[in-house]
Amino acid sequence: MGKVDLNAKIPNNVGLADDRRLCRALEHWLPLYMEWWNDMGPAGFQTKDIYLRTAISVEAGGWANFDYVKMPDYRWGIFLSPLDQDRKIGFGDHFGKPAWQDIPGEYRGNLRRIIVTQADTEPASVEQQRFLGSIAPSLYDMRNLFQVNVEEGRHLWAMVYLLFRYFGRDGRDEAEELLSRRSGDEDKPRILNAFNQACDHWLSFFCFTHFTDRDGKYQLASLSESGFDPMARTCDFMLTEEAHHLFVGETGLDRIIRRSAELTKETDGDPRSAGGIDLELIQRAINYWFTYSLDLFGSEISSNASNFFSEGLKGRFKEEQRYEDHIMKDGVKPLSLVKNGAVVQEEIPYRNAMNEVLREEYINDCERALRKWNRTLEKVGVDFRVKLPSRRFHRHQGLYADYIFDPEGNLITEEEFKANERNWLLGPDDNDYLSSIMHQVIEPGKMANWIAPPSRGINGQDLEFEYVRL
Ligand code: BYC
Ligand code: FE
Ligand code: FE
Repeated sequence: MGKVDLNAKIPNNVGLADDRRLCRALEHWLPLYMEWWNDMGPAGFQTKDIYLRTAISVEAGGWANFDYVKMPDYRWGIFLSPLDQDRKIGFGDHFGKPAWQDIPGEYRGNLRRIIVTQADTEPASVEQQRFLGSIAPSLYDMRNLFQVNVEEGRHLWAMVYLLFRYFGRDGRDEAEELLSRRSGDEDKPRILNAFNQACDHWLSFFCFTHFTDRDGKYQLASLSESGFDPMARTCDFMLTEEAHHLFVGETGLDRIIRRSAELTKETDGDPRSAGGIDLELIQRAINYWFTYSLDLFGSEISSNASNFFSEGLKGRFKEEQRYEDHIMKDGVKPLSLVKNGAVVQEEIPYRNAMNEVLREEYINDCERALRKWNRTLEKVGVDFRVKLPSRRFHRHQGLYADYIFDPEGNLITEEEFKANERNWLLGPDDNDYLSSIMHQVIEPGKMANWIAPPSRGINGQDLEFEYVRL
């Protein structure tokens, strides 16, 4: 493994000190990044002390170092998981050959595209979440928000390192573009659609960290299989941070669901009368963010995805442990398509269905979380159950985007959709209501009334701990 240099301007374990040109290029980008962070990062809390963990080494346990930090002083570092000299490419047409330490010229374009797409999501999410601190339901939650934000900033650094180190001038241009696109901007939007949607209250924040960050988990895991070893190792280390983002989303939704169920019982079915969130509204938010997150896996039939796999650039989730055949030249995969106004099954060459293979792993993981939330509902003693809509519902990308489906996956007309949209999807009325009940709660240990407390604090601290010093 590269030695960890924590005293450098940019903490790293990639030997920046030995590469003056690269180091200068990144140090030149640093103030541009800081300018972006100050403009587009968490609004209103940049001078506050936050109880944050900072990655200081990649060894197990050593990378989570907790202390009070002002966000602009956070040490955004470049850390790759340890190098394995003997690592082999684990899938595709180059299966079994040594992993590449440099970029194969013929794959430069595809790798650049993958890295830029991955990179673009990181600052986008920070932009989407920038006003949430001022309506945080507790200091505990506020701290988690900022933890996620600084780590998404670090994920941008992880990708920008690859761009500068391996793509020369093109990489520098891409790195600048990454700071100039803006989530939701009409002229310069972020690349993927979920990252241009408003996320301006905490129900959306928890749905986002549950469903959208979870796409991050699956994409990063596929990229951590890559034959391009530096990208594989960068993504592998990012996954250790990602786990906390998913924890925030999954437990956050569980706490809202629990509180909503309690209030539903206490108020005889009208949780809004107690400033709570009705379970139907939670279902609409799940429908909204789950389907935008499904879009992030790309089209069901994709020659890009096929190429990424055959070229050894992007594997499947846990390629080695979960699959026997790592080449998949001749396999097929059944897919639901629309033909002559009906949904029919057809077999598609497996490599072309790679996006769908990954989406399926993702959906199974989402189902698992749902079962957990439904156990919470059962325990509190309400009959309502949350569920995932069909993967065909409300899609803007891929095969199903050209048709309209109901949440069960049946083809419907636009009129039918319009008539039911308000029951199916988070809408403007919902957002207005949620904004009206969300106010900042800053007394240590206290929670807003619409959410249950977490079962424990962060890093062994009490819930009453002052996670943010205001
Ligand atoms: N929105 O062949 P297709 C994360 C475009 S999240 C808009 O279907 P492909 C995070 C596509 O670019 C993880 N456009 O797609 C989470 C293409 O455009 P062009 C992010 C879309 O390439 C929370 C066209 O449609 N990482 O880390 O097979 C917080 C047809 O494309 C969308 C990655 O995505 C969309 N949803 O698959 C912070 C990994 N989907 O070229 C962070 C890298 C597709 O025709 N990316 N398009 O103009 C990839 O592997 C692939 O690019 C995708 C798309 C899986 C995204
Ligand atoms: Fe990330
Ligand atoms: Fe994340």
